[in-house]
Amino acid sequence: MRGRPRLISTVLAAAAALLAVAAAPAVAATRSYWIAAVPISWNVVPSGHDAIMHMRYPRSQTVLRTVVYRRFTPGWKRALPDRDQVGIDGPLLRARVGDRIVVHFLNRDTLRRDPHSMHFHGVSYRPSSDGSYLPGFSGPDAVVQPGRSWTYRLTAGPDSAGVWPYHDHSPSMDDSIAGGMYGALSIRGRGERAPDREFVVFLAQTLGFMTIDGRAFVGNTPVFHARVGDLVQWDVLTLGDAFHTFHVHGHRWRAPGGVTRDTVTIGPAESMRIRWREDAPGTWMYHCHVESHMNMGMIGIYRVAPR
Ligand SMILES: [Cu+2]
Repeated sequence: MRGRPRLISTVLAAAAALLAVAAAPAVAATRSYWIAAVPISWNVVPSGHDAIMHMRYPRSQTVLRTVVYRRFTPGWKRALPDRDQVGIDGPLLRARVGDRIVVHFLNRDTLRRDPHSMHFHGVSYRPSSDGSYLPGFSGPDAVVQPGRSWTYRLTAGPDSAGVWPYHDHSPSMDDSIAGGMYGALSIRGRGERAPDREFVVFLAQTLGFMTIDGRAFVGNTPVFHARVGDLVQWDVLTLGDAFHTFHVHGHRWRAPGGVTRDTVTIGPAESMRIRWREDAPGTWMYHCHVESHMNMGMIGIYRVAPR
């Protein structure tokens, strides 16, 4: 009996230590990314057809030579295979509130030999990391010439939690954004758990099609997968000239202000993070509900497996 109080107190102390570890915020980190602008050939409609309307599209109408952001190993030694890379958009950059984010950018545009840059939404930085061209004011961060590099230094503050776009803001931005030179920056709050699934949905216009991550029509757009019970997160973003209405079938979610939604309007450079606990097995559609956009390709499939 004498040993039991000590045993109990030891167990309690161990449990308290475990709880303290679980509750303590992770230490702020510096996250380094090596990114280059590289030329690629991109097919917006690899299947060559619209499976719903039975329209056919020849390759001559769907293949684009363009320049995009891709992730590399340190020193841009070699391209990094990225498990998150499903679309034309650049690498999904992840950080947590409190982190410093260092992005080393190299312009390898041998296609058009244009200057490029990186401009980030949602984070703090000095003007020399803004990456936006303003004649007479901006510096080399905004006009990174082919063969040159620049390092952008960013901080994720408490108001940075969420998903944000990054994109070219150099003098060539009109052409390069139309060609897919953009990506998402995903920032998790302190103590916020990671979702089980994270889907990036970049709504844009490419080669006259209405695209999701640079693809058009069912059979080409990303097929997202989840399982009942998963914490599912949709990172929805858009760039370009159009407003979209993002809709997922068979699901609803809680929007800011506590309103329940199944469709949200999103305009150029806006971004939103949508989360739910998955409870609806089946094969579902997600799409932009502007019907001409849906008919021009902005529609995809979401598959939920039973537990
Ligand atoms: Cu739309």
